[in-house]
Amino acid sequence: TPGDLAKSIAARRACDYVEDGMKVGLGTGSTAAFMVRHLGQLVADGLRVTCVPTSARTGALARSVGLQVVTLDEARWLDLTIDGADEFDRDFNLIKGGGGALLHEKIVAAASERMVVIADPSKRVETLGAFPLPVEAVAFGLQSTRAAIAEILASADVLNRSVTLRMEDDAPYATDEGNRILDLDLGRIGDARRLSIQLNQIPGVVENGLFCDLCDIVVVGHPDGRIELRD
Ligand code: DER
Repeated sequence: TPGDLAKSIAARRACDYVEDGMKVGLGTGSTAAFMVRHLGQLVADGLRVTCVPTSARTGALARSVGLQVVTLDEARWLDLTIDGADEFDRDFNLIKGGGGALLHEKIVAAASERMVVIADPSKRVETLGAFPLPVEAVAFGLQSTRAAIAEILASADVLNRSVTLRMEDDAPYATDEGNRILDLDLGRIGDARRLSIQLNQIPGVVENGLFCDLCDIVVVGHPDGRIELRD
């Protein structure tokens, strides 16, 4: 599909940032999957990289294409992380977590010299928030955590204020850490930094999908082959 073509074009271009001997963080999602597969081809052609996946499923894909996978503790610090996003704005603030891996994605991105986001044109927004903001929370006391989130949203600069527990089949979705995901349908987010800080103060909230001051480069692919680089 044109969307897949755009994603694979962005994913391939982002791999140009991977130099021999680098330690690379591997993102999660369909765009990142194109990148992992392409990186596997580059390694088959002789590129030497060590990889840290941001989810169990990315780790399985990475191993299946012959990439050397290590833990973040073994890698200690990464030269580059390449990951997708659900939305990015002009300041390179992101919404991530559509794939449920936001916690490990944010830890890996924060442990990287640079973060490259790969995207199709639909991810670009003027203002964040049309995509529901994922919040990772522990299962214990989830109703209290939801109430505390609702209280913060009551005075936040947002359009809507609905909070939904993410389900998978007929059970609550469980992250790689066994936590829950709450999806916040906000419509628009006036101040991403402020909301991100407020959410993470709530006992029970582990992390949220607002990535501020983490993304250094955005690579947008287009179905016709055009690439936009922003840094
Ligand atoms: O869950 C995530 O953060 C993914 O990176 C997501 O934001 C992008 O997924 P996609 O590449 O399948 O659109």
